[in-house]
Amino acid sequence: MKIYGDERSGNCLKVRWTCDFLGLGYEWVEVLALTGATDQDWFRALNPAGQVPCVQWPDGRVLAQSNAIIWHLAETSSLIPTDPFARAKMLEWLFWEQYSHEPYLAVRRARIHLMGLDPASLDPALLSRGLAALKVMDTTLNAQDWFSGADFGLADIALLPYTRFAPQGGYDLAAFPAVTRWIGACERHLRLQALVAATL
Ligand SMILES: N[C@@H](CCC(=O)N[C@@H](CS)C(=O)NCC(=O)O)C(=O)O
Repeated sequence: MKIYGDERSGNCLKVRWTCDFLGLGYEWVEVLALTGATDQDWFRALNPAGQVPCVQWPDGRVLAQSNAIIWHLAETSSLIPTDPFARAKMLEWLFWEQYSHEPYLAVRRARIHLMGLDPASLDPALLSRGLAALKVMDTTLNAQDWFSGADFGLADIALLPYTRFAPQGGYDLAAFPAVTRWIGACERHLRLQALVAATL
């Protein structure tokens, strides 16, 4: 299996971390977003949307959209519950991540950290809506340990990368202690080097 991804991208890291957690083998093919690389003809032939991540299996099948990819990779694993309602709750968080979390936290982080833009030049809604998303997460994590229900699971992997990178986007995680604790717990589960503690 080939993963076409940019290692600076949280959407791509979701795929890598899911594979690493499950012990799935892959070849990582670095395709840098923000450079026009995803707009090349050969890449659009794989993913017409011109975005990483996208995964290709040896038989030629291709799958894009980070949360669709990790869902497929994790089917029948401990990362996805078998109970139908618990599965739907997990999907609730995956859709929320793509509509109410990633568009603010990931975009502000990319503008500042990857593109070097002045925070003052950015749409203020990126900050306010990102903070609102972090508040939702913090409130949730005051009542439960994981977004995936009783145990660590796929919703945690989906929400982790851009939450973990939030300080690079100018979000102060000190205001969200439950989120900070959860990041540390996820890092231990995935055996990642602690990042947030180092950037706080
Ligand atoms: N909803 C998509 C978003 C993918 C996405 O936005 N990918 C970015 C990198 S994080 C990209 O490839 N952008 C292309 C470009 O900017 O050239 C997913 O979850 O996979």
